Amino acid sequence: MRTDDSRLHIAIQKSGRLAEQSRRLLRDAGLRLQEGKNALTARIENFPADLMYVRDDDIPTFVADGVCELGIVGSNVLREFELAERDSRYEILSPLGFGRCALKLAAAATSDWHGLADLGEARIATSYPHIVRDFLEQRQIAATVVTMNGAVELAPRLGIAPFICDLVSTGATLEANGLRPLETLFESEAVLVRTRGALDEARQETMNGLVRRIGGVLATKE
Ligand code: PRT
Ligand code: ZN
Repeated sequence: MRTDDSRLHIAIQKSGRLAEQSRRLLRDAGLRLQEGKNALTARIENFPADLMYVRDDDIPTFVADGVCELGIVGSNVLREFELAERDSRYEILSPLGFGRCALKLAAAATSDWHGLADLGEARIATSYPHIVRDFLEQRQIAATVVTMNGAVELAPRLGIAPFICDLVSTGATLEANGLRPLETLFESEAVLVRTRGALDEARQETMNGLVRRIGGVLATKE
């Protein structure tokens, strides 16, 4: 998949909630991105880097393996990857100030809730089983995690689980499904992440330059 071994490879989400802002950040940092993004990779004409447009879930693997030296991904996805794969061959360089959300425990708005002790051995539906299990284990809670890949907010109504753990930004989805947030397990935002693998000198220089430019863009937004 690599197009040129002397260039930096940057993984960003192809389409979805982080795609547009990831592209905007790189543009603001001075990189000339072509408009079309149907290709899997795109060469940046005015900077020695290539973009890889991928599923957000694949970004941690690409960066940890060093296939891409840099990536932009939600810290929720990175954390789930780290716990699931026991792989931390990546380093977060900077939070990016977009894609903010929180992984929250929720249940029917009408249900009683006094605190985590109320979970008991109940079932919790989530797309983030490792983050949720880690949270439960640290608190010695015996609840059961049920993994769902989407439509988690339907789980209580379908009788799959009385509790869910899902990403929340505005809270509108919880509300529309008759649910209310109970606890926050993880606060997330998009982050700039690099591989821990050593880079040759030229690529390291390129990365330093880009990271500096991105830092400059972020500073103007504070
Ligand atoms: O196709 P690909 O696999 O790349 O994308 P995806 O569908 O897995 O992810 P996508 O594009 O939905 O989200 C990408 C990243 O955006 C997430 O990993 C988070 O880091 C971040 N993000 C920020 C969110 C939200 N806000 C968010 N609200 N991701 C998902 N949601 C969902 C949530 O799951 C729930 O269904 O939006 C709904 C709730 O939103 P509110 O506003 O109603 O609370
Ligand atoms: Zn995804």
